[in-house]
Amino acid sequence: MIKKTRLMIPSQRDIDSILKDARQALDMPSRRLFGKRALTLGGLSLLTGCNITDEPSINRMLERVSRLNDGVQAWLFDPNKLAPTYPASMITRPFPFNAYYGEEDVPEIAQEGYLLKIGGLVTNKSPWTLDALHQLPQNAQITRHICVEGWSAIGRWGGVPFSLFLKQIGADLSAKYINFQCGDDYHTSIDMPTALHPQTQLTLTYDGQILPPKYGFPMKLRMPTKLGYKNPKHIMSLEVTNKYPGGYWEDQGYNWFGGA
Ligand SMILES: Nc1nc2c(c(=O)[nH]1)N[C@H]1C(S)=C(S)[C@@H](COP(=O)(O)O)O[C@H]1N2
Ligand SMILES: [Mo]
Repeated sequence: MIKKTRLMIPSQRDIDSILKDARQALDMPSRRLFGKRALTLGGLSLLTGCNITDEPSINRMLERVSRLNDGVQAWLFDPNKLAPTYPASMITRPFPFNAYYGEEDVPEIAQEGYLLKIGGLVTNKSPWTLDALHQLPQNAQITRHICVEGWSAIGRWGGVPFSLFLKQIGADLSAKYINFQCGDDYHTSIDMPTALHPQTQLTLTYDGQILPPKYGFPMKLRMPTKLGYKNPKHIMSLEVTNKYPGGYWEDQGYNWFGGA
């Protein structure tokens, strides 16, 4: 298996127009970002690993928000807002595959006998069959997935609202983190406010079909308010915890987004 050693940040391209787009979307000069929005800039700093301490570093950061010139920037700066949704006509086909390995190495998780394991600060640690998950209330979203490697794509995902699932298992909603272990060597973790965000979904389908292996069978966590690498595929277990869990890329220096 050929493994990526880093997520490739897009090359410096069309910087002036990107900066112009980003500033228009924000409708404020970059300096003012230090005020009201400073808290959520942490979310964008993960795009770059930049320290957001001065104007050049903000510019460097905005440069990296490349190819998002359709208003996506605005909600990236405010995690309390809903991410944009799109009409079915805008779905990207084929939807790109990405992982720390190539498509030929996608793990094939068997449906037979699969159980989602639950751990940590929850009252009910019983594992979940796929059938039981499919019997919970489902919703669907057509949202944009954004990868720091410089691409974004619109897809349609269906599954269980994650907040509903957390309540179902009696999760301690005052805990700080949810950690996800995947069927490959991947893991990542998110903050509780993001876990409870109305668009955060325990995703079982892609475009109306059972999630195919390349997009994360048997399930992924879909968060349109988070970058691609925060969206774990092939989830095998999850844990509610107050101990910082890190993640596959996060442990290699990619920022862990604190959320709201
Ligand atoms: N288990 C697992 N989940 C993962 C990854 C991975 O390598 N393994 N890569 C992440 C990254 S960087 C991206 S962009 C998306 C890609 O999801 P897609 O193949 O559905 O486009 O999965 C994320 N979740
Ligand atoms: Mo990604």
